[in-house]
Amino acid sequence: MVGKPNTGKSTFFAAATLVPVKIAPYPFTTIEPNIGIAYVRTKCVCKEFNVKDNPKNSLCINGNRFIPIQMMDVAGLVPDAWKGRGLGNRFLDELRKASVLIHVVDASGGTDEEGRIVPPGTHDPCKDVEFLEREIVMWIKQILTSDWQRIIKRREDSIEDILAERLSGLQISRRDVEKTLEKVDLTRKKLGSWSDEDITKFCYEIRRVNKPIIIAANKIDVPAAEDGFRKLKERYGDSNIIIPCSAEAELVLRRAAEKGFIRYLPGDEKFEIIDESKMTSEQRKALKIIEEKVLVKWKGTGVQETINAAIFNVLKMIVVYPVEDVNKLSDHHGNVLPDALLIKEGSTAKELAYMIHQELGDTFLYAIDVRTKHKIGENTLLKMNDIIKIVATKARK
Ligand SMILES: Nc1nc2c(ncn2[C@@H]2O[C@H](COP(=O)(O)OP(=O)(O)OP(=O)(O)O)[C@@H](O)[C@H]2O)c(=O)[nH]1
Ligand SMILES: [Mg+2]
Repeated sequence: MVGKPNTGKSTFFAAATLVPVKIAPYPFTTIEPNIGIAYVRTKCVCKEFNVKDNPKNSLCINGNRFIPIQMMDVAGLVPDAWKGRGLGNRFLDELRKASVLIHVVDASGGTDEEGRIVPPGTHDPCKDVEFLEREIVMWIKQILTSDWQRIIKRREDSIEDILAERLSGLQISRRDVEKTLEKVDLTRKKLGSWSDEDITKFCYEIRRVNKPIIIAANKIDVPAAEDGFRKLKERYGDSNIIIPCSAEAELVLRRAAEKGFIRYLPGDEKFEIIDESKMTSEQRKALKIIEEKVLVKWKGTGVQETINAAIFNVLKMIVVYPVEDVNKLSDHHGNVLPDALLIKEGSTAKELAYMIHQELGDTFLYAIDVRTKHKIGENTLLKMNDIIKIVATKARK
């Protein structure tokens, strides 16, 4: 979760993970990062096969699989964070391991560039999008160039190796570097002759590859946010996924569901009241407002939709169910559809084996597509919702 201070990052995080964290209407409420487990929601294959499943690594509620992902909420970033302003360089460093950034923007325009409260509609949220991308790019550039004079003298290694080594702390792979160099047409230019412009261009592109951003247009429940969201869509909608969102509404709904007041699953477009008499009139009123201003108007709170889009549309992952028994769809303990795994689209059956266990990969013979009962080879690409049995030789001693 990234963004300037006071946009609702911690509220989004709390709504998604139910970890109780500090939320307050002023900047820098969060200093130390919060880490928790959020879930991707997907239609489980149990309904299709008409089986009762026993999920182990995930949850299945009424045919909806909730697959865990790690989420981190960090402190707000102010302009020139990369230079250390507002402890920005320290906060940016928390993002090293992130595979996708959820940029929480205050679409209501009710906070200035440093997160101070201003009247709704007075701050243009488009400015926040530009600023955040720049901060991330400049942070990467700083990491890349901190030892530039020395690294450009290294003649024995290829450009790809040198750059990948410099950026390995950001989870940037050699493949990411290769792709980026091709895209910006710098494959054949020696590092020593790169201009500052070349370096910046490379950093902009590697940011796109390695730290992609999805935008949560938050505080959509505030009337002024409709205009803010429209502006964001007009300006950035072609190249970015932007989702209208009310983290606060989601948090209220999740808590009401936890207390047993309502039936509501993250990502639902409506809720059902279980026992009206348990709630105070304020609570009933709050739910009514959320129903009208958020759920009906925006078809949900947008929190689950943002997480799903980050995993499925930005990171392009698919869900695969590994099983051992092709008839019962179970593992060797008899648990039906025990695991739902997130894996990159374009992954092969053998890569899935490696993901499950190193040894299963090493001893891979073939796999079975449970739906068709056909054998598939190690290079067969997996598809969304595949159920796969992996057949391996006897484990090596
Ligand atoms: N109206 C409205 N207010 C929200 C929403 N989400 C968060 N807020 C409010 O925005 C303020 C800041 O929320 P936080 O979650 O603490 O924001 P943050 O981005 O984590 O802030 P820092 O940690 O200081 O960077 C609080 O008063 C929240 O109640 C929302 O969806 N709608
Ligand atoms: Mg916070």
